[in-house]
Amino acid sequence: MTQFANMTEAILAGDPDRVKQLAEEGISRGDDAGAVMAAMIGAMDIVGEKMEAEEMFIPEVLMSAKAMSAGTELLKPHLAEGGGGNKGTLVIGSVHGDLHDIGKNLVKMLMEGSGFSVVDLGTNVAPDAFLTAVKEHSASLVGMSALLTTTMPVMKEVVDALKDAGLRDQVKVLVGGAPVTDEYAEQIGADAYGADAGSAVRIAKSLV
Ligand code: B1M
Repeated sequence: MTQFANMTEAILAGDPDRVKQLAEEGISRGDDAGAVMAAMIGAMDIVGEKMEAEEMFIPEVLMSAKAMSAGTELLKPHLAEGGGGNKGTLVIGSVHGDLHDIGKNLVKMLMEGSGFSVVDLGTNVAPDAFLTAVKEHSASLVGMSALLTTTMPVMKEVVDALKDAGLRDQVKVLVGGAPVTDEYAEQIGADAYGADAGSAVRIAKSLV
């Protein structure tokens, strides 16, 4: 479909204005916001392939990420489910060593839209910071995102730290990010794995 091909081009070019324009046009035309988002995520996968093949470098990848974030902001009101009520507090962050935040921000956005209170610790979040936030906000859920195989083990450090602090029974742990799997979640003692932001919300609702 042409509009999605255009979106891919705009993300690859790292052009936030064009991405916003295309997202806006899509919404006015009646396109499903989730489909527009899927097109943007698909474009980021191509960015990833080009990054790996050394056809795109960090500054360009950052521009693509900024363009994607601009589109995500625009889609925000159309993606949120409007769940209402307070479903509990989720403390979320990208784990220590990890600066990727697009997926984490998407999860945050949909969780907020579904009635969760979200405490976003940002990126590069140390295990201690997760622990402190869980205590401070009496969180019922901890969400961790990791995009690098090298940062995935930090998720286990957080689970272990929650156990050591006697907090593990009070919170459910949800993990996600491209290299994470269901099996890995089970292996590290997390409660659940979210393959994408939509399923993360469904799972979170079932956990609390
Ligand atoms: Co990075 N990077 N990056 N990068 N980057 C990847 C992840 C990589 C796969 C690219 C590649 O080589 N093909 C590769 C990792 C390889 C590996 O470990 N196996 C990689 C690398 C190597 C690196 C650096 C090491 C590069 C370098 O410096 N040499 C470096 C590391 C920096 C660091 O973190 N310490 C680096 C840097 C960067 C940028 C800063 C330039 C930029 C990030 C900007 C930002 O996030 N603000 C960047 C980007 C953009 C990418 C790719 C291209 C795109 C990631 C993305 O945003 N995808 C990525 C390639 C790829 O993933 N295809 C790549 C879109 C996003 C919506 O998807 O985050 O997967 P994702 O989220 C999904 C699901 O995973 C899920 O929901 C979302 C969809 O709905 N999800 C959750 C995510 N978190 C969840 C949490 C949940 C539940 C679901 O519950 C709590």
